[in-house]
Amino acid sequence: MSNRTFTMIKPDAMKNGHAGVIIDRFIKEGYKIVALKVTRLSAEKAGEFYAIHKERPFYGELVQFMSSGPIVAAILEKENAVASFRELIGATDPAKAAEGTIRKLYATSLGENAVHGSDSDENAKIEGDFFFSGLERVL
Ligand code: RTP
Ligand code: MG
Repeated sequence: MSNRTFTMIKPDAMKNGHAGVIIDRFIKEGYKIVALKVTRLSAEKAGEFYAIHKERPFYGELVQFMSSGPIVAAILEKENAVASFRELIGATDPAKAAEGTIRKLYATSLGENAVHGSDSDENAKIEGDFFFSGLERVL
């Protein structure tokens, strides 16, 4: 069990002005920020990041959305980070997310759901390395 996860604040939450309150929530929930930046994915890079969903019907829409505006990318550290963070963000569909979760509070829709959270330790490492070089993170 690793103690790091990777997250993005997605374009809808950025556009709707929720980035600050979401980062504040990460810190209040006990996550240490070990890497953080604002960036924007090209369609090509968004497609690469979500390549696992290539065959899904929503893939084109997802790639279009994730490249539609700036995002925040971050690596967060806390005990049992991947699982605890998925609980904090809530279900993929905000309509099904528990009260008080980040998606319940700030997501727009199933497709535009405010935040990403890695789904395994292995993917947390791959995704963190996708965005951050060694010099861009706390070792
Ligand atoms: P994420 O990877 O972004 O943290 O989300 P997740 O694990 O909760 O959900 P996942 O199944 O990995 O889906 C990735 C993202 O694709 C979009 N999606 N759209 N329109 C749809 O039916 C649909 N289903 C999924 C969402 O943005 C979801 O977060
Ligand atoms: Mg996922």
